[in-house]
Amino acid sequence: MAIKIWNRTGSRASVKKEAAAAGGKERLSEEKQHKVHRPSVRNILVLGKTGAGKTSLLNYLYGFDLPVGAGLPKTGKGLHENVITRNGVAYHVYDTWGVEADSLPEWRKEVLALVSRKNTSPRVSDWFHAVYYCFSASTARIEDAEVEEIIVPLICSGCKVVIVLTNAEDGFHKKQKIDGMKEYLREELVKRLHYDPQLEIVPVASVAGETLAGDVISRFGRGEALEAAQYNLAEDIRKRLPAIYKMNVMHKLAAWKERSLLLLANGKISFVLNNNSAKQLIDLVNYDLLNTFGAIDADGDRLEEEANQYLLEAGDKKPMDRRWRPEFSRITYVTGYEYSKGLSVSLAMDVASGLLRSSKSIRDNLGRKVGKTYAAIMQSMQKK
Ligand SMILES: Nc1nc2c(ncn2[C@@H]2O[C@H](COP(=O)(O)OP(=O)(O)O)[C@@H](O)[C@H]2O)c(=O)[nH]1
Ligand SMILES: [Mg+2]
Repeated sequence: MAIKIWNRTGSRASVKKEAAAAGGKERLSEEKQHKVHRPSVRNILVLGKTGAGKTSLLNYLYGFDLPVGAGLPKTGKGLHENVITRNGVAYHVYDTWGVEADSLPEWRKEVLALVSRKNTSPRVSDWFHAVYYCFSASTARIEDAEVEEIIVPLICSGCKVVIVLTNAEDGFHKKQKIDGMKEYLREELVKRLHYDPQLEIVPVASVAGETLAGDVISRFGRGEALEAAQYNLAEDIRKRLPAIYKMNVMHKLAAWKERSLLLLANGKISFVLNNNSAKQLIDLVNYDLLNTFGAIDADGDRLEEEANQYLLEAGDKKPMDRRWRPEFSRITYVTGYEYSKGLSVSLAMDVASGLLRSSKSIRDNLGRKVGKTYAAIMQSMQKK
């Protein structure tokens, strides 16, 4: 009897242990899944003249069903954002309508403003994750303005572009046309940039069909085009992340400085010996600075997590190198004016002379210390 009981409890206990272990494993894998979950936003920019095959390319690459070859939408010319949801991913597609070579200079402003606004965001999910520029290999026309006004400025602003040669299926002198376009583009880019940006130039046939002779035209180039875009994104992430992090640090610290100066200009300072009001202001300023560091770290963590999601999605097995985040020294204290302590002779002197000081000079002095702290942190980051 006793043995039976012992057995039962013994086995029950081990079952429980196993269940707990299994539960633990489940939770772990759930956490893992959570960490690497797929990005739910993809921003795509597709550029090129009307009829270059932009919409057909999008349909082919991403399986969309956008109307092809149609006239202008009522909304008119320019950049249009379309949101298409597929398998839980929201594709924000920026397509251009009615753009011709003669309108390129005005179009340039709009495109570059959009790209720089999105690509400098402290959220990777705001960036463009794929940028394509289409030229038709049928006409094989490349206007100077397209290179000069759009492609070169984009590259200069740190935005890599996948060049797609559409209509790349077999046709009259097609191979020569494609080779000629590739060579011409490379030369033009090197001439203007003074280096080879090594853009991917991908021939694509986006539309299946039949030749006049009745031969089947199959589509091709999808894998190469998507891969090129993902390669660019992985490179963008590695290049842009540290710069965006730095910008965010500067932004947040500048805001801290502004808030502190406002506080010091308007906060109450009274003149009673051992009065804490000036110290309270300093404490507020320092507390705010600590919080600012916390917010900077949280933003850095979020950036890194997002970047890893997109890198993984881009087929890059390596997550961000831990050292991507630029270091800066965390000088937290705007020191001085420790009225409440009054321990040393020099401090006592300071208190005594503080009595003689005007409220304005105290404010000015503290303001200078805020400025110095700010400058020291900035400088520590520039050095690295
Ligand atoms: N054969 C072939 N036709 C294409 C290709 N890409 C686009 N087209 C056709 O070219 C026309 C214009 O394409 P569209 O995607 O609307 O160009 P968009 O104005 O740049 O958006 C349509 O009739 C498409 O069917 C391609 O790769 N091969
Ligand atoms: Mg179109």
